[in-house]
Amino acid sequence: MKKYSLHLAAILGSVLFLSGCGDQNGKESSNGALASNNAEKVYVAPGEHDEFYAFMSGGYSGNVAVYGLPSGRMFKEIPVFSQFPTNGYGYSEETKPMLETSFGFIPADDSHHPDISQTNGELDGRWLFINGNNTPRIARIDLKTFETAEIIEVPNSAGNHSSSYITENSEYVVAGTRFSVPIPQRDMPIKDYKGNFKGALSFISVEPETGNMDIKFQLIMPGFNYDLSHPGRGKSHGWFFFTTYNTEEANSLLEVNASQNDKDFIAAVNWKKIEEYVENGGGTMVPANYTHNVYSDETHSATSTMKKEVLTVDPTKVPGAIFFMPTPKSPHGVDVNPTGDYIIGNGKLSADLTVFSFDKMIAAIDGKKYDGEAYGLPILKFEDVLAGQVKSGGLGPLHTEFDGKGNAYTTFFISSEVVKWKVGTWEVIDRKPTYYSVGHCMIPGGNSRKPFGKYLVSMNKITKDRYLPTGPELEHSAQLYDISGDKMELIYDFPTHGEPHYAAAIPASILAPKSQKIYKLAENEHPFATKNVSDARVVRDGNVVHVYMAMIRSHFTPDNIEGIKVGDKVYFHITNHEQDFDVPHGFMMIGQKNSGLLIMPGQTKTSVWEPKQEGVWPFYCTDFCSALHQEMQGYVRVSPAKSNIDLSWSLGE
Ligand code: RUQ
Ligand code: CUA
Repeated sequence: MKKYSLHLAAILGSVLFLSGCGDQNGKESSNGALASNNAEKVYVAPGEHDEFYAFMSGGYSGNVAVYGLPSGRMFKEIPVFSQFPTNGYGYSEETKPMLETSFGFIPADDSHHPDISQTNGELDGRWLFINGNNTPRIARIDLKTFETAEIIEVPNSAGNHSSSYITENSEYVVAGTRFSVPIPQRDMPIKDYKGNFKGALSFISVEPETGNMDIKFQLIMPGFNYDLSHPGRGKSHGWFFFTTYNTEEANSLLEVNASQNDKDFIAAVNWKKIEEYVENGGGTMVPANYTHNVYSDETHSATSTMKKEVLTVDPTKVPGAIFFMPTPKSPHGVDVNPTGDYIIGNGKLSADLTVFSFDKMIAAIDGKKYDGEAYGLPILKFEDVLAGQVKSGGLGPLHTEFDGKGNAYTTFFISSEVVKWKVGTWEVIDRKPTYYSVGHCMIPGGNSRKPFGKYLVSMNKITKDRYLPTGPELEHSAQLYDISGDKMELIYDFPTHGEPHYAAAIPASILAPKSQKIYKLAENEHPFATKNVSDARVVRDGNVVHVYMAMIRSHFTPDNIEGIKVGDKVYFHITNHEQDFDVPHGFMMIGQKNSGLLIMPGQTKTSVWEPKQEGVWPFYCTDFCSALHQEMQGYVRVSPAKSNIDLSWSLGE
C-alpha cells in the first residue's frame, strides 16, 4: 500500500488532478500552515537586499523575470524572445535584428530552461542561457547588464525543449529537439514518420572570453522525442544525458500511442568523443538556414547574420559515443547529482524514480554487455546500470534538484508535492505538498557541483485560490521552502509572471558587485549617436529623415522640428547624455505605430515614425526623470507632401 492518502482535489474539465496531503507529520492543512517565525525568514527589511537572484523563465511570455530570494520581489523582466514595449526591445531599430529568424521576424516565443554559466562546475555568474522552445533558439543574457546579448537559431530542430543546459566549464550549451522532424525538412506524408523522421541534438560552443555561440555539431538521432537533458559533472564530465519518450515513434494521439513501451530511453552521449571525431574532420557539413543575432554594447545595436551550413554527425559513425539506458515510463526530467555519480530518471507515468550509476554504466560499456540496439545504437541492460530506485510513494515525478548535502528533491506533478530523499540509500526523508501541481523545482546552484542548499522554489502549474482572484486568468504561483533543516518548511508563496518552467538562482554576492550602472557616453560607437549637443541635427535623404537628438534633464535637443512632410519616414536617433545611475529617459511620439523607447544613460536608441497627417505633433519623455519631467517635450511640424518648407530645428529659440 502507498503511504500517502489521496483525495480528489478538483475536476478540471476532463482532467483529474490529485493532491497529496501532508499527513506524515500528523497534521494536515490545506493552507500550508506557517510557523510564526517563518515571516522573519522571508522578510527583507526596507533598504536591505535579498540573498539570491533567481532567474525564472517566462514560458509563453518568451522572456526571463528576475526575482529576489527569499523575498519573492520581482526586480526586472528581461526581454529575450519577445517584443517588449516597456523598453522598446524588438521595436527599436537597434533591437529588431535580435528577433530575426530563418522564418522572418518572430515577435514571441516560449522560454523554458535558464542555466547560468559555470567554471569548474561552479556558477561563475557571467551569462544566463535560455531556450526558445517554439522557434528553436538559444539566447545568452549578459549578467553585467541583464540584457540579451546574443540569440542563435537551431536548425533541424522543433520544440527546442531539452535545452539550454551547459557543461561544467561552459564549453557547450546544449539544445535538443523535442519533436523529431524530416531532416532536411521536406514535403512527405506524416504517417511515414517512423524510421524517417530524426531528432537533432545540438552542441553549441561558447567562446570562453566573449561567450559567443556557434553550433559546433548536431547529432542526428533516431526519431524519438527528446524531452530534457543534463550534463555530467565531476567524474561524468564529458557526458550528456537526454531523456526520450515516444520511442514508439507514433505520429498521432501520442497520449495513448507514445505510452505503449514499458521503458523509453535515457540517451548517454559522450560529447568529448564526438568533439574529437569532428575535430579530426568527422561529420558532414549540410546546407541549413539559421540566424545568429548579436547585440553590441559599443554600438548599442544588434546585427543578424544568416548562417548557411551546419555540421551534422551520424551517431552510428562514432562507435562508443552513444548508449541508451532503458528507463521506465516515459521519463521527463533527467538530473545528475553534484558529484556526477548518479543519473536520475523521472518517469512521469510511474511512482518510482530510477537512478543509474555512472560507474556501472562505464563498466557495462567496457564489458560490451548490450541488450540489443536501436537504429544501430547499443542499448545497455537495465539491471547492469541501475543504482537503485526511490520508492517515493508519490505519483508523476518530473524533476530533481540537489542541496549539496547528499539530498535530492523531486517534484511530483500528480500527487502535487516535493519529496526529499537521500542519494545513495534512496530512502525518503520528507515530503511536503505544493499548491498546486508542481512542475520544476529549483535550488540555487542546483544544476552544478556546488548547490547552495538553503532554499527550494517550487514552480507550480495551477494557482486556483492561492491569491486574490483576477478573473479567469491568474499568474502562476511559486512556493519557497526552507531546506536548511531535516524537514522542509514552506515559508512563502509568490506569484510569478508567464509560466516559469525552470529557474536558475545565484548568490547576490557573485552578481551584484559586477552589475553595470551606466553606459559610458564616450564609448558609444552607435553610428547615429549624438555625443555632443552641438551635433544635434536633422538630415533629409529623399523621403527619409534622420533626427540626431540628445536628451538630458529636462529637455530634448532639438525640441522644435519643422520641414517634415506627410509620407516621410522619420528616424529619431536619441542619445541619453546622463551619466548617473538610474536616470533613463523615455520617448513617445503621438500616433506612432511602434512602442516607446526607454534609453539608458550613455545609450542611443532609434524609433521610426511615419507621419500620415499634417499638423503640429508633440513628443515627450515617458519616464518621470526630474521635477521638470513634464516640461521634457517637443513638437514636430508636419506639412503637406508637396510643401517646400525647409527643414529646421531648434532648442530655446
Ligand atoms: S519541462 S513542459 Cu522543463 Cu517539466 Cu517544459
Ligand atoms: Cu526625461 Cu522625463
